[in-house]
Amino acid sequence: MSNSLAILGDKPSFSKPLYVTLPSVPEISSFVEVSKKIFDSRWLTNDGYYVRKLESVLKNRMRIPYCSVLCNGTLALELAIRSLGLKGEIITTPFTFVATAHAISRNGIRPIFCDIEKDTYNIDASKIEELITSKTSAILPVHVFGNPCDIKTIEIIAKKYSLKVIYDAAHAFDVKYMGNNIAQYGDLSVFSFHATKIFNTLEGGAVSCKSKEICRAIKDLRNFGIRSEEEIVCSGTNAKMNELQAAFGLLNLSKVTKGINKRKKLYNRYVSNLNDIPGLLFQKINNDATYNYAYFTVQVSDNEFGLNRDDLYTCMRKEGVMVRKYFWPLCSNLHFYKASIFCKNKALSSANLISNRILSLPLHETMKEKDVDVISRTIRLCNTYSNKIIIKLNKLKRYR
Ligand code: T4K
Repeated sequence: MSNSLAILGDKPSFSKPLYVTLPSVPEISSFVEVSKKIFDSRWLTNDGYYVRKLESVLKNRMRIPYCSVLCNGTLALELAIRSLGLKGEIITTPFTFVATAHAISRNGIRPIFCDIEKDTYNIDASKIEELITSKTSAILPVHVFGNPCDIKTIEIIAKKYSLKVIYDAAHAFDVKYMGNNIAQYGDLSVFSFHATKIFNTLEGGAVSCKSKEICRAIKDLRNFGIRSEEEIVCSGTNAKMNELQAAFGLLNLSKVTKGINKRKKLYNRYVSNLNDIPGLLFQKINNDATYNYAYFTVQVSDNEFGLNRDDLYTCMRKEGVMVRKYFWPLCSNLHFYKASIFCKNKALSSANLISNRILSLPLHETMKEKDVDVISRTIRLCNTYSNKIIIKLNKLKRYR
């Protein structure tokens, strides 16, 4: 095997950057057609036809009684928390995108970080009970990378202590758990329809729920608290999705299943290409799940692989492979959470370990199998020539 690696002076594998994801978009002609209808109608936002249609289509697809769409997943989370009137402390995971913790703290609530499982990367349900206090009002787990967390155990704990459960299902669109759509679990489930997600409305989000009153509350909250021309029922905000976003989403929806199937092929190809390389571990997907292949990540164990995650990151970036460190830094290590008493479980050892080892590789439906092969071969070369690479990286560090 030749040691043709950009870090060692060869040409990069990709002449143009290959990003970790690439948004799915509808046919431009169909978007122009629907945009024309919206332009002609001059109804651009404020609970219009396409927003209502999207909510109705999502309700049927997810088999949920109520659905509210919003302008993004972060505000969907914030308003979901507010709609339940939560207070005090919410137990969550530190291994997530910052939006999860921010949505809690921006509601004036303390996020209490619970450690995660080393193999699934989800909140470790066996460690939740020890964090419950008289101030705990809810558990807010994340289905990390679309992988359902231990819903069975979490629901038992929530029932025992009368806690609400909100799932951050930002990554979990179209995932099934025990044969049911993931949106059916918890008091509420929150989705992100950001451009980088399996299903996107450019920017967007949704809350699925079982209660008519809570759905009503979310719709009030997203519209300044205005229920009708003469009724302002709470101090809401502006978190509305507009008509162009909703129409874009409706067109994109028809592509989701095909996209997931394509991702599945690429994901499995990564696994079969990489599984004999020492020191690379894959996320364990919940046995009760039908997965959506939202992300492909590797955990890099430096002792066995020969390089640590950051070294591999540098090598891949030199190749034009725009890998990402999802999720690093860990929420609990951010100064505004770390310096506070928000972080009760001091150790969070698994979360720190995974955050320091994790690397997201490109996975999107426009990628070719050949791309996966080239990336995999590069990772294998990094393992084979790890000693040479370390010498090179040390030299680079010295001259920096
Ligand atoms: N909860 C969880 C667990 C989440 O992961 C997220 C969001 C939320 C809540 C909040 O939902 P939103 O409010 O975002 O709806 C990205 C996304 O912006 C963010 O939505 C997502 N999670 C997070 C995991 O990833 P960044 O800062 O990594 O985005 P960025 O701009 O670096 O994009 C990633 C790559 O995607 C780029 O390198 C290139 C590609 N890309 C991106 C955009 C925006 C494109 O090719 N085209 C594009 O338009 O956060």
